[in-house]
Amino acid sequence: MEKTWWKEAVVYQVYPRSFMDSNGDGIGDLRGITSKLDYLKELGIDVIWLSPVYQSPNDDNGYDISDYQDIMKEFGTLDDFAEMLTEAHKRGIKIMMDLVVNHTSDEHIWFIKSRESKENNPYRDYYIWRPGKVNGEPPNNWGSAFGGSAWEYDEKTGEYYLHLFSKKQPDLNWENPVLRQEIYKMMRWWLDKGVDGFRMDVINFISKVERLPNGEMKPGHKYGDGSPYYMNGPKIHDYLQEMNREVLSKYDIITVGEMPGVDVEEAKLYTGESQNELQMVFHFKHVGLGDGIYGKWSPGEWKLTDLKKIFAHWQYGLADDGWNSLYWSNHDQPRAVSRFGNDKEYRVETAKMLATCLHLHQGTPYIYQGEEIGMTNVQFQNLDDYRDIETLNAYRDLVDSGNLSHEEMMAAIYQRSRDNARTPMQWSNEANGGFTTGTPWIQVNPNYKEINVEEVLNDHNSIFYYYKKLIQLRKEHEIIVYGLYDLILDDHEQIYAFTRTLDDEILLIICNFTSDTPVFELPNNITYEKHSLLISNYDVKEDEIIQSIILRPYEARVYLLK
Ligand code: TEU
Ligand code: CA
Repeated sequence: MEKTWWKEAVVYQVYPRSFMDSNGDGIGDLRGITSKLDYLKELGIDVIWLSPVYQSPNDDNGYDISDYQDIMKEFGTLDDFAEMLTEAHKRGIKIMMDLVVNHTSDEHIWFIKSRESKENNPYRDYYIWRPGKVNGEPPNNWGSAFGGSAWEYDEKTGEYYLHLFSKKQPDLNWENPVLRQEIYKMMRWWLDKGVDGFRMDVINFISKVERLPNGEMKPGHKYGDGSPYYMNGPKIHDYLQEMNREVLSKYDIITVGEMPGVDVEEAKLYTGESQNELQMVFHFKHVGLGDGIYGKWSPGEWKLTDLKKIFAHWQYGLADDGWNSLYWSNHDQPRAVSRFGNDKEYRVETAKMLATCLHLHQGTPYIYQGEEIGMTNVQFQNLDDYRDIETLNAYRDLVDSGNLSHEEMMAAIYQRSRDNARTPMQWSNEANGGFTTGTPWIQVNPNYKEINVEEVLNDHNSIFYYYKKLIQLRKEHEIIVYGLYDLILDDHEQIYAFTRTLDDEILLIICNFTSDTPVFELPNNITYEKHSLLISNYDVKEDEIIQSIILRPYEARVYLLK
């Protein structure tokens, strides 16, 4: 397997709106990020993935872009961007941009021109327009990810346009080669400014089956599921190979495709070395565990053995070719400690255990802002305090239709709303967690008084320093990056244990995912002469025998065996 810097790197995701506000308007911004680069340097990360900072009317917080070559007013200017990039590079930190090219904002000039007329309009084909059915109904039964039909009727020309997300996010028509070249040109423009890569938003949605057939009607749903006709569609590999030829291959950059609905077999095609497409994908298998009839809005129990199966499937699947990305959380997901652990009695232990587990897999780890201080989900009493379009629309659709009660929906929101990840970064115990001197665009989590950056920096035993150590270990031990994964104790319902092997070294990773005290028994086939502890989230005696270990709640240990 080829060795490269982006396999060895650790990525940190910044959600700019909620990271740091430099001017008191309550909205995080680029100068705010620049002011915190030393903090990120101290943590030791190599790359920042910046959620979208482009010009946007913010229907979906920047994932609806109205100008790809300008900065969102609230976030600053292109000069602020250049300064942030220079300052990051000075500290050896790279910047990966979010690339949102499945759709634009309806306020993008391309769409404004596209909707003007059907004929003699070079922009018409930049988007996906269709006439309605004879009875005036939308062209097909697809639902949008944010509720309602995926089609919006446009009076001016009497046709519908497709929007897989909100109606202010019309889908681009990748069939159009002129559009594709525009996008490649824009990508080169950013890369020539010195950015170091792209995280590509729902990039496996860009090729739609041309007939746009009706989707299956599933129980409890008003609209058809069109996903088989746009996820990993017929021309997706052609488009990505073309993008690679035209842009990506010309730069030494990091690329990761966000891909709902992707499985390992496709991931091999997207990330295989000879494929010349992308380096990594984000899959959704583990974050979807327990989803019920209304997906994340009917969250259920999940089993550790299922989580293990998913990780193992991806680790074995991409062991020889391709590369994994590793994440627990991002701006669309709940907080890791709340989702996969115990954010009450064992918050600190859980945070460190989850970090150990994730970072010791083979792949490039992604840390979501606040994860390194153990930030948790939030519970706003009033729906009005939520800001996320997905959450608000889902409440309207599911509660108004009588499918879920208000109480059921609020309980689901507390577990899974995207706003759990979007409350401001907690920098200190000052007002609003030190995020802003003004009124934050979304309320800060009231637990900022105990959970904040100042606190963790003053405690050498903190989650922050634990992450720092994990990142350092990655730089010191090649086996953490390149070692081959093997699952052990497959059927254990409380312990997730696995090994990594490189040459004559073995790493043994043991993680207790419960507040119980299960016993870890080392399988007989793992042989070694001496063992040393690399990291753990509890005190462990140097000479402790590891054949049988009574684990403490959410305990994690990593041993190096030789
Ligand atoms: O998300 C893609 C996506 O599929 C989302 O619907 C995601 O599954 C959902 O938020 C989880 O419930 C990407 C971005 O990450 C997200 O923030 C955007 O809203 C979306 O694309 C549209 O650009
Ligand atoms: Ca601001």
